[in-house]
Amino acid sequence: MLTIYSDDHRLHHGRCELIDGELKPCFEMPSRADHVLQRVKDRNIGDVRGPNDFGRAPLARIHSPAYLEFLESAWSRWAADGHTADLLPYTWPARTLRSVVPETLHGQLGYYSFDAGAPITAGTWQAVYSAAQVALTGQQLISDGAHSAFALCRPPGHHAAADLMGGYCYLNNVAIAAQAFLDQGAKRVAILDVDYHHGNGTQSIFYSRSDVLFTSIHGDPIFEFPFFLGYADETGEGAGAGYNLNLPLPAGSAWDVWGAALDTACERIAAYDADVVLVSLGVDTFMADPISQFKLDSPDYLRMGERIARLGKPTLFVMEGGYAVEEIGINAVNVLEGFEGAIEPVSDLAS
Ligand code: FKS
Ligand code: ZN
Repeated sequence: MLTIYSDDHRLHHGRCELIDGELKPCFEMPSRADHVLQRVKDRNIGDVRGPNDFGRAPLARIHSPAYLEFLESAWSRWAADGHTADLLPYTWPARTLRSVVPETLHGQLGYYSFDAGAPITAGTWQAVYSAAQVALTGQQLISDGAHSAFALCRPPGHHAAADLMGGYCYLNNVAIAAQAFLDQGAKRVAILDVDYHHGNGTQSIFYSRSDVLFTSIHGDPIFEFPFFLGYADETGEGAGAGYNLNLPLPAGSAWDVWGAALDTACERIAAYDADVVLVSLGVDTFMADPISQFKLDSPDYLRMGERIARLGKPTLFVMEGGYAVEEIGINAVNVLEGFEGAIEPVSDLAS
């Protein structure tokens, strides 16, 4: 399986996030991608290549022009005022307030975010732009006939909505790639989000559409971030009614429970008969993850990949979360190896 990777991820390195009332170093850090890349190489699962540049147009198919403009220019506006610290929002248009777009940077920052977990730094735009291009390059490889590809994206994307950043996410890499498949002729695209956290951004982007089936297995939002989306009764609306499947699970869930939910999601995807499957691949379901409460062990990720392979569909893996940095590479690449191990070897290609 080919891996697509860009060093540009390093340009985004937020300094801190608010954890239990204290500012702590960001869990979402560059070494995460380094460990995954190292494991890809150590296990020799296939070549690693850089992204092509598809420009801004595929980003604008998902995100609003005003949001993209804001993201791209926020740091220079901040720096022009003499600031050097990370740019973080501190107020939001919650209930009783108005969703207006203020003129100033801090007002707009609140408008275009849903939490304080997505700091903007000097290199954030270049990093998120490149992460989206990494996903789009994986999409192109599959469009061109590859059965699978791994988009080693960083920063992650599944919490980002059409005009909202949050939860370490800015551009929704998996949604951008899904839309690109449709724009190139696919009729039905399925997204399987296996990250520990609900992919609220992805769900919201496709909630009223039937050409993208969104399925997600995650910590129940009744106790877990992002708290305000991801419940089982969210099944889609309008033309999208029936095309959203949330499988929230209790804290402490291990493979017995998690794997059963995966079967449920895969059965829904099989019934949908998708042209292509995109996997939002977070491995923060791991038992030793510092911010999560599931109990998957490293060998479980092999089974995860095997089950996904049994769908028999072209599959694009897009990296999302995972914060047990020492094991993130083992767990993410186990999914890919489980997937590849489950595929019948193609013998007639040997020359
Ligand atoms: C811990 C608070 C952590 C934020 C969690 C964000 C999760 C991000 C992610 C992604 F894939 F996007 F990276 N709150 N006490 O893992 O879903
Ligand atoms: Zn997560």
